[in-house]
Amino acid sequence: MSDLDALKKEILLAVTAANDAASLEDVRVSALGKKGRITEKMKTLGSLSPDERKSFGAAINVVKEEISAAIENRRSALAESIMTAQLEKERVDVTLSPRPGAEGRVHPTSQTIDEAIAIFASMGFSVARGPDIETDWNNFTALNMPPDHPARQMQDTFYLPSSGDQPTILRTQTSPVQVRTMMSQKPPIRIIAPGRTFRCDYDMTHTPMFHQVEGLVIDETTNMAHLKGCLMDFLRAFFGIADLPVRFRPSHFPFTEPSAEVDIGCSRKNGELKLGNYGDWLEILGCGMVHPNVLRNCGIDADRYQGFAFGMGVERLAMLKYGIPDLRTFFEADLRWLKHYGFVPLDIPNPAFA
Ligand code: 2NL
Repeated sequence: MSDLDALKKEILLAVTAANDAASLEDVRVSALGKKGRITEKMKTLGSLSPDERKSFGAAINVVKEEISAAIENRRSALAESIMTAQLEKERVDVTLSPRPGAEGRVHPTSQTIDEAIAIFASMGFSVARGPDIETDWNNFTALNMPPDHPARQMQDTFYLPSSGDQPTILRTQTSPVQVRTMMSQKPPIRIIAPGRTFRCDYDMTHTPMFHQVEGLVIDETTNMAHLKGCLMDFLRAFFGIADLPVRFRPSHFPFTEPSAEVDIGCSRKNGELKLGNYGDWLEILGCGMVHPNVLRNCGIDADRYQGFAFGMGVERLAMLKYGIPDLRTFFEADLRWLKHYGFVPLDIPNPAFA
């Protein structure tokens, strides 16, 4: 017995002395492995008398449990100290000034989204986000487009292999983010949803992936005048033109009633596009009062609440503001293009706020 005690002490010391996972594993194998010293002791049980076997067997099992537990404790202590050392070593000092001459640029799409967020945030909007992969219901049905609605065919939807009873798709607009928000929050709601959208279309003015910023405001008295004021303020701040003419023209969307398309003032002299008060008009976004069916579909009391919504294409905004002529170049990942049209990371998002 004292022999067993001495062996136990010796092994426990070795466990404590092991300073990494490999040497701890060596200790384990030499004690509890197939030819380990404890294992060898177990093998001697067969040659003992039944009484001796019972007491020595019990004692050796207790020792084995103790050693196993000590090894496990040591293993987790070592893992923890490795993690602590790694965290210490890989510490990032976020107060360091940026590297001079860094070459990375912010993509015009990201810059434009950041600018839109800055302006809408100053009006009290929060940013909501959602998945690119959506259900047919969130993208269409909830938005007053039932399965047989003609607008569904016009959207060139990408369908994914479906898992359940309804189609899984890539969202064709960011509206499903607003649907999710209405279903999970109570009014008042004031959000914008920037993000990727997907349509199976490719030509001069269409790419299969592009970005939208949509907005949604819902409260008891929200009305068309709020919509007009909000979008006029946004467009004038975004383009940095205080007297930019803004015109609301009647239109139609399934998810809003009434609906409008919004034009801004421009001139098209000598094939050059200029924004401002020059008498001509350019379409820039779509909007309207949220259709009561949409509110009801999303669990909002349409007799108590009303709201407005709008949607705009980010690349289109960027092309107009920054004079980028070709939509498709946004997605070619051409470093020369990025160097020319991209933004230095620490630039202020919008000159209007400088
Ligand atoms: C466009 C037009 C629009 C909306 C998007 C919307 C979302 C919900 C409810 C009602 Cl959840 N409407 N979004 C409304 C009007 C127009 O987008 O031309 N986008 C590029």
